[in-house]
Amino acid sequence: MIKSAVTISIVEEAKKGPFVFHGDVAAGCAKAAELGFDAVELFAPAPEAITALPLADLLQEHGLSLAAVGTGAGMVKHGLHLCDPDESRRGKACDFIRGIIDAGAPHGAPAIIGSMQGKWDAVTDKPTALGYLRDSLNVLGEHAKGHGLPLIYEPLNRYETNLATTMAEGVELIAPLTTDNVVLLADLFHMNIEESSIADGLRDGGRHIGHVHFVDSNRQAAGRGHMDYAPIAVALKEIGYDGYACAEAFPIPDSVEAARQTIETFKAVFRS
Ligand code: LER
Ligand code: MN
Repeated sequence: MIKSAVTISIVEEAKKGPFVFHGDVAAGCAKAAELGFDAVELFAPAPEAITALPLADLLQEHGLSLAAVGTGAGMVKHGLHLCDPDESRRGKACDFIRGIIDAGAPHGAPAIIGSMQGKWDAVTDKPTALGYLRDSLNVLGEHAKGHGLPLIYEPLNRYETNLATTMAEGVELIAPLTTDNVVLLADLFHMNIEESSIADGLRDGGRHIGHVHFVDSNRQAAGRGHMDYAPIAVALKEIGYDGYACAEAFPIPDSVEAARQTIETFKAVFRS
């Protein structure tokens, strides 16, 4: 059964980012539980910021799971990414992600590689960049396997990456990996921009899809845009998806209302 989740960001530099709750993990957990979410997804500035939280207590107190942990702060805060032409900077990007994997693991939460993937450009051509990314996915995927968790790779829209922008390209990217432990994140916002059909994109991802960012066409809470969720639910059922549908959306008109609309739409789409 598909489970519901909602994002909480404690990254100062991402205050305007597409996260439902910002700044206060305890308050975000309390509200998520009150509204009936199964889990939260955490976007933190560093591994130490996760380990410093009383996360186990908060999750237990509110009966929540930790769906996933984001790694994008490595890019947002430090400009790190896995396609940096400088080998030592690539190493730092890898270390940052490894740290987030280790911080999420005690809570059973896999790490997401989204913006940390980087891009190809005039200095680093596409085959080289894809080689760098695959090398890191192999190493980090095996590292996550040591914790009994997958590593989540997220295709992004064309304005954020040029490596893999569709589910089909995501499958192509992970196919030659030596690790079998990397899954794809289907973010409906990115898919709405890049896929000819979101439902068919989900079918392209198929068994490789391990996480979903559940959001509307305008990156607002599900139900506030023009996304057609019925064929999306059919496609997710068809591919046997039973992971999280996690709200990664702007807090419009505010965090609580965005969360409330998300769970209302989630129930209408996946529980009716
Ligand atoms: C970025 O646009 C995104 O969708 C995040 O999940 C990536 O870290
Ligand atoms: Mn996303």
